[in-house]
This record gives sequence, C-alpha cells and structure tokens, in this order.
Amino acid sequence: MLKKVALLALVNLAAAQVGAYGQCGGVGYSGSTTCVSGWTCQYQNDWYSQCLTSSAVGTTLTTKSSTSTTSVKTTTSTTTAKVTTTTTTASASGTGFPTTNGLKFEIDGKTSYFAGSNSYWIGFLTNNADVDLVFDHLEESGLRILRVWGFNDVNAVPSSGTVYYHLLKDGTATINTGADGLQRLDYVVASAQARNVKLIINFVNNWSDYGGMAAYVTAFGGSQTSWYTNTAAQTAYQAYVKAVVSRYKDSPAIFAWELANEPRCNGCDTSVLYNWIKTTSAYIKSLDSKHMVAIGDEGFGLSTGSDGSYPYTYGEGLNFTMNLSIDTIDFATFHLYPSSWGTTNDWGNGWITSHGAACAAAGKPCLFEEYGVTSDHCTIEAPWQKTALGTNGIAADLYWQYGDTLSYGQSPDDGNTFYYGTSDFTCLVTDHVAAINS
Ligand SMILES: *[C@@H]1O[C@H](CO)[C@@H](O)[C@H](O)[C@H]1NC(C)=O
Ligand SMILES: *[C@@H]1O[C@H](CO)[C@@H](O)[C@H](O)[C@H]1NC(C)=O
Ligand SMILES: CC(=O)N[C@H]1CO[C@H](CO)[C@@H](O)[C@@H]1O
Repeated sequence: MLKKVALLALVNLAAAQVGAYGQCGGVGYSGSTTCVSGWTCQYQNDWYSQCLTSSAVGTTLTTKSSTSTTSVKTTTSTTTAKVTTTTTTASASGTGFPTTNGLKFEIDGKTSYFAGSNSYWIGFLTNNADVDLVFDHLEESGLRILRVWGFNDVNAVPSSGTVYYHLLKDGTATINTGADGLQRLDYVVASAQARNVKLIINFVNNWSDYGGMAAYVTAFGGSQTSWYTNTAAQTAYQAYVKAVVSRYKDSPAIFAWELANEPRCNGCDTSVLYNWIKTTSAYIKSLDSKHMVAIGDEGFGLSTGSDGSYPYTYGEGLNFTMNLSIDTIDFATFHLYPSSWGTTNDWGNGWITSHGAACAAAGKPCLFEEYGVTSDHCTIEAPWQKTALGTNGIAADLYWQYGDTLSYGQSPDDGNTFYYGTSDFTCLVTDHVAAINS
C-alpha cells in the first residue's frame, strides 16, 4: 500500500513560516524569522536561532534579563530578549533502551566497549530466513550493533519484486509502506529484537547508492550542497524520517537514529551542516526522546592531532568538534578509509586516537562506525581495532562490512566485505570480541 504525502501544502506553509525546530535567524541567515503558531524563534548562538516551544520534550527555557546585544524576533512581539536553552540528553539510563554512560555505551544494562558491523543490504532482502540467518550469526558471534540503511530512495518505481522505500518524482514524495517497502525494514527490526542485536538506522545517503540526496535533487531541483537548505527536499526528508521513527520508536532494538550516511557539503561554510544537524537532530528528538541520535559523518574537520592531511581539514564542510557540541547529538561518529583518502593504513591509528581525544574533551562517546580495506583485512584492520579498544573516548567499532552466505549465494560485496566463517572473521570478530570480554 502506498501512502501519499501532502507535500505541496506543507511547502507553501514553510515558505512563509519556519516549522518546529527550524532555523529562524543567525549571522548569514536570510530566510523567514517567523515560526509557525505555538513556536517562537529563540537565540541559540550568534549563528543560529531556532523555532522552539517551551513544552518541547526535554527542553527547559531560562530567560536571562542580563544585558544582551542580540535581537530575537518572536511571532508575538519585537521585544529584545536573550534566551538560553538547556536540553537534557534524552537517552536516560534504565529505560531499557541503549544509551550513553559517560564515554561509553550501555546496552541492556551493561556498560562496555561493543563490537558490531554494517550491512547496507539487509533491509532490501525479500527472504525472511536470510534476515534471521544473519541475526543468528551476529548474536552467536557477540556482534551487538548492526548499522543498516533505513533509506532506499528511487525516482521511478522499480520492477516488481525490487524493494524500495521512498519514491521521489516530479516534486512529490511517496512513502512505500507495502510488502516491498518499509515492511522489509519491519522484519529486520523484529528479527534484531528477537536476538538482542541493536540497530543504527540511517535516513539518507550523501552518495547516489540507493538514491540518496541525488534522488531528492532529481525530484525537487537544487544541488547536493543546497539539499541541506532546500525547503521542498527537507520537507520530504523530514516526512520520511517521521514515518520511519514512528514505526520503531518503542522498539528496544533501535540503538540510534542517524541523520545521513557521510553527509558532506563540499566548499560550504561549516555552518551549513552545523545548522542542518542541529535542526534535524532536534526534530528527531521531538518525535522520539527515548533513542539516541547521531550524525553518521566521516569525522572530517578536526584540529585535535591534525597533521594537516585532507581528512583533518574543513573542505567537505564538516567541523567535527563544533558539531559534537550540539546537545541533541548523543555521540560522535567517524569512518576510516585510508585508500580513498590518500593516507597510509598506519595513519589510521592516529585518526582513531585524535577522535578519542576530541570525544573525551567533549564528554561524549565516539563510535568508530565504518572502516574497511579491500584485502589483507586481518593484517590491516586488527591493529585499528586494538587502538580503538585501548583509546579513552572510543566506545564501539563497526567494521564495513558484514558478509554471509544466504539462500541465493553470497551477500553483496562492495570490495570491503569479509564473510562469516572465514579466517578474516575469526581474526576480526571472534578474536576481537574475546579481547573485549577479557
Ligand atoms: C557527496 O558529497 C560530496 C561533497 O559535497 C559531493 O561532491 C558528492 O557529489 C556527493 N554525492 C552525491 C551523490 O551527491
Ligand atoms: C571548528 O570548531 C571549533 C570548535 O567550535 C572551533 O574552535 C574552530 O574554529 C572551528 N573551525 C572551523 C574551520 O570551522
Ligand atoms: C564547544 C563548541 O565548539 N561549541 C561551538 C559549536 O558551534 C557553535 C556555532 O558555530 C559555536 O558557537 C560554539 O562555540
């Protein structure tokens, strides 16, 4: 069954008034400063004012009467007032949901370092037994976290039997909640839940695999870099996020929601991604205050431990430290692909410790969420795992990516996969999990 999203009406409304949690002011901002009814534009920092409500979950407002130089426009008056917002991190302990505990994660009441993996394809399988087989093997191996694609954006309905989640066509977004749509993700969540594996569900790709931002651009215009501020694209994206979060917000199988896979905004001021991350993460917390939220970025833009090499620079529009300060982001993420970044494999150890130090300074755990090579997996990746396990501030690692033998043959291999039951699996899963538990 296909569910239509009434997009056009929303877009018209958003053009005049900023929606809940949207940006409504700040240096360099030129959009509307008026919030929708019931929400007021409140100062966050010089670069960012945001539409908030005093009844927002987990948010308390304190109005300061001290001298202020910043004007905040509200819908009801033009009074100058500086408002500071303190948002309590929503992932409270003891709720049965995965949470942070200082610089570590807590899963099912256990605070520890955790190992996991990535599988972009598991939500696109059509055979339930294949899904169950993977979760059986994850549980048996001690891999506690699996990161999956919660998106599958298309511009045209694919041939029968091909799974897709979100059709973006001629300015209209349609969410596929049918048997070849989000019901496949439903099965993944149910299977994970039955085996105590926790899922990170990601909402959009920077890259064009499974549609991504490029699919929104095809349907709504603009470009990949303007995607973050394009009203029509963001309205469709938020409607999609809401549809997915609403399905699983009560599930203990969700580890965290993730904004995007490797968001980049090449050549953009770091405020573009900062503002989008702040708006989107607050929006997700408003839908679900019980689960954690993370960005899904590569960890670019970092002065701590920088050797000046490309990943440490700000050219992709990311500032790792700045974004970590956002209170609706529970933990940091970073990836490691020396062969794509023009660095040595050994350089990766410094990349890991730099992020650990930045995370420790910010008081939030770092998830080393993707790392991979195309050959010599054990030789190259085992030292990274050892470094991560021994670095304060690094709380878990997820290798890219999990492989298994399914009913039709081997699961997809994008070049970095190693398979269940191989000697690489023994080295990087069995031995690693044993080291964690010892
Ligand atoms: C991903 O981000 C980079 C940097 O902005 C951009 O060059 C690239 O085109 C993006 N990918 C897609 C598919 O849009
Ligand atoms: C990155 O963020 C940090 C912390 O907010 C800040 O000190 C630094 O100037 C920023 N750098 C860039 C290039 O945005
Ligand atoms: C701790 C930290 O780095 N906070 C910064 C986050 O980003 C905003 C916007 O650029 C800055 O104002 C904060 O100082």
